[in-house]
Amino acid sequence: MLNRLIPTTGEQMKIGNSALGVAVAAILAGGLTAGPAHADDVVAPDAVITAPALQDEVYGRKALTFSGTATDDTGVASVGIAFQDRKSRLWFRPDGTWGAYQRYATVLSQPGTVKTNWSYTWTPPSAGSYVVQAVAKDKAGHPDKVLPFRRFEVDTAAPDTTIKIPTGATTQIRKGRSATISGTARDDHGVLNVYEAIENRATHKWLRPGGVWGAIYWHKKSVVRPGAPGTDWSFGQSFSTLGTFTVQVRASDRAGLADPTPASRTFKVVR
Ligand SMILES: [Ca+2]
Ligand SMILES: [Ca+2]
Repeated sequence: MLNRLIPTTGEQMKIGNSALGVAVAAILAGGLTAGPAHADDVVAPDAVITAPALQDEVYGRKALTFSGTATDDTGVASVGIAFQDRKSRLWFRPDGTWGAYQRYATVLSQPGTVKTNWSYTWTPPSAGSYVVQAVAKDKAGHPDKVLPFRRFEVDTAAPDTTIKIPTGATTQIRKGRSATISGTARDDHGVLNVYEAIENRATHKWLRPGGVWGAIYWHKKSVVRPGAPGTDWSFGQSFSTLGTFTVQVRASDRAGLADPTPASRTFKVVR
């Protein structure tokens, strides 16, 4: 009976090798090498990512600066950074392709000291879902015990804006009256705001802050659910000048992209 409860030697070996395999894979993935034995340094360094401060931020495809701090009891020798595509699980390579794990050396403000800032600027090659991982190493070669990471999104798809009220393309309104303009906006990662621009069709000038007319200006308006993939929005617009005006509305997303094809309505302001 006892024999049945104890795994055979073969099974034990299998389990042992499997666990070892995982450990080795983890070390290889981390790109770690055994550091020189420093009997007087038994404390691992600790890297912290401060930018992005939060998980799941959304950025446009532009140069992104990742930064943070690293501490150690004897001195931080380096802080490495690596970028993974969360869909393919592959890592960003120096030649711009995706493949085996690759770490890049960040710039340290105080290399070799017990506390340093670090930073690294990276331009994502395309839209996608990524994770950035950092690892500090101390002068004894010890890596971080727990590697800090941030998930983030890179968004290149602009939002879309729809005006629902007024329903008709052209609305007649009395001078001095206010019209309610409302609608919806959609985005793959989240709508942040809508913006309104008003053009006088006779002069082709646009309403600017302070009530002056000139070059196009987009006036910021709030949405009901900022950050949501779909949201309603509504604002009032008064018309104090006789004439014909085009109102354009375009949404912006969390990455700062604006709808390239704004929705529009025409208002005829009469006495
Ligand atoms: Ca240390
Ligand atoms: Ca978007």
